[in-house]
Amino acid sequence: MSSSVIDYFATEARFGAHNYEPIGVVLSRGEGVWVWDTDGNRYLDCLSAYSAVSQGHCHPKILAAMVEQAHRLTLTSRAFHNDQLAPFYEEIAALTGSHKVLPMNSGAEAVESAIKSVRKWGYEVKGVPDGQAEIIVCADNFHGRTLGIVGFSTDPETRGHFGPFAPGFRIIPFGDDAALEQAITPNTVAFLVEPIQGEAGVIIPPAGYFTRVRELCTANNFMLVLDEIQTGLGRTGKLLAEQHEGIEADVTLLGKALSGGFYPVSAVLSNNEVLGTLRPGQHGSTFGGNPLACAVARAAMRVLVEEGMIENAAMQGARLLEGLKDIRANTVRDVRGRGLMLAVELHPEAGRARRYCEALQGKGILAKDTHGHTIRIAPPLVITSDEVDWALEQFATTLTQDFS
Ligand code: IF1
Repeated sequence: MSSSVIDYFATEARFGAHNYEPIGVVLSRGEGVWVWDTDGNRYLDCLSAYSAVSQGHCHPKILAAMVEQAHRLTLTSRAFHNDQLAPFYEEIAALTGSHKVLPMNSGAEAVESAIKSVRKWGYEVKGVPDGQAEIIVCADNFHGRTLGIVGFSTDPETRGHFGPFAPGFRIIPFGDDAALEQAITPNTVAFLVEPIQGEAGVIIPPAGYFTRVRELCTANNFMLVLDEIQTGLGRTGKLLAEQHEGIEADVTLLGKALSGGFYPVSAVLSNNEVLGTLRPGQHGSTFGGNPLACAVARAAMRVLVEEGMIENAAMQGARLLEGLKDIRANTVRDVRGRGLMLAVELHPEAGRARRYCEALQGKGILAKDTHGHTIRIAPPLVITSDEVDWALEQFATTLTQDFS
């Protein structure tokens, strides 16, 4: 094998930890909703890097902001101020209506930072005895891969053999407000929840659930922490998924699309005194809030709004959902979604969703299965009606096949 023609599959398998099982395609270029493999084949990206490239691959304005900033200054650490952080704070606060911002990098880091912050709030403001803080979370949650987080996962794959884990979490069913009410104790400091469960298979809670959740949090003086890392920034057809419910979280977590997929940027946003409990030296990150990240995130937020991507997600999401529902295939058990966060759940007898994703690849669509029988569909928010209609034709011819 010449050094210029690398066997990507074999080399990854040889050197890499085998913690993923990717679809057999090697991507080398992306533009908008499209990606190309090393052989020049083009695919419609219906995963968007797990909703991180909502603005489309290699968005020219985010790219320009990144390159321009990379020429000037990339990293200062938070030991010094940098001239991108203040405008980033101002713009993300204005966009989301938040009062305080804590910049981090990965989504998991934002979740961990929120857990630390609400516990500290619990001890210093609410008056919970030290070491006794409780956080309520949901079964089938997905909040990331760090030890603190996987410790309260209910998925054996995600948490198995990674313990021992930290105490302080109570797990209740998702979408069940009576269960939340029962789990509350005087030491409850927060309820951490996804507005729509992503990894669980795009699970939308019953209407009115979050209204009741909001009431319980307020009445019992604990924080509603919404993990909008996947649902946020337009994915569901509104800026934040909480807007579908007409509520406001106390703490909102953003990541993924906050950088349009150029760079890991996440943030903890709060409406109240939660982030105010963090004093100098008590929390931090080498890269969090760096000028490159801030410049990229500012451009990513700007194009989302200026180019009407949130409205487009609502419109194209409705078109895609309707079209998927119209596909009368025996293989399909359920079609659900909000905005451009959709899922097709197959009958278990139809065969594994993975097989359908491979068939879709053959038709020029990249999608990802989850939990064996569900195909997740989440294209970039810049998708057009013609592209949706083309994708629907490919879904129709694929879903009517039988791979059992
Ligand atoms: C992987 C799913 C998506 C998230 C929510 C926090 C994080 C995520 C709601 C952590 C991350 C990813 C990571 C990816 C698979 C994935 C995923 F399949 F698990 F459900 F997006 F659909 N909160 N989600 O969805 O963010 O630290 O990764 O930046 O393989 O771990 P991160």
